[in-house]
Amino acid sequence: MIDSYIALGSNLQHPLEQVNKALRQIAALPHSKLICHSSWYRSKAVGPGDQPDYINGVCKLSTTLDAIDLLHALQAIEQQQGRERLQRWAARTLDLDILLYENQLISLPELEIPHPRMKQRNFVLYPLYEISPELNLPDQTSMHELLGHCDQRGLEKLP
Ligand code: ROI
Repeated sequence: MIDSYIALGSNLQHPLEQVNKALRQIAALPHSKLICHSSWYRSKAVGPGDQPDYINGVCKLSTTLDAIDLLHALQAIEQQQGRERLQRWAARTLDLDILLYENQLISLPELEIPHPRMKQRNFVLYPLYEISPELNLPDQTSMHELLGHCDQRGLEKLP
């Protein structure tokens, strides 16, 4: 089994319901077991333009799906929940990103792992730290180190 970490985010159409529903779908993926998930966090939209706040969180999945099959399974869940890919950085009903896939480095046209922007995103690092404080990225940077450089502004952990 491979341990993979997946980021969830939504800022449209009842975001909290969207991410909770997505988590149930992820838990039901074949050849996979949902190990744990973080709290949900309300976060100010990062990126250009004016968008509603996001609900973000991460989960840990143990799986025998290979990385591309996992990506396609997550894209199918995004589709079921009405994801439209209109524009890069646009508001969305659901975004599911593979952050890590064991400690593999994957660089394919449709998939880059570790997720190329995860180190800059507080809405990824804080929830990831919550569930796996002792995690190291494939380049050996520790979560402690990443959190040390990561501003918590705009991020609020929900009860
Ligand atoms: N901003 C926040 N806060 N959360 C996200 O999940 C998120 N996702 C994105 C962009 C548009 C970059 N901004 C985000 O894709």
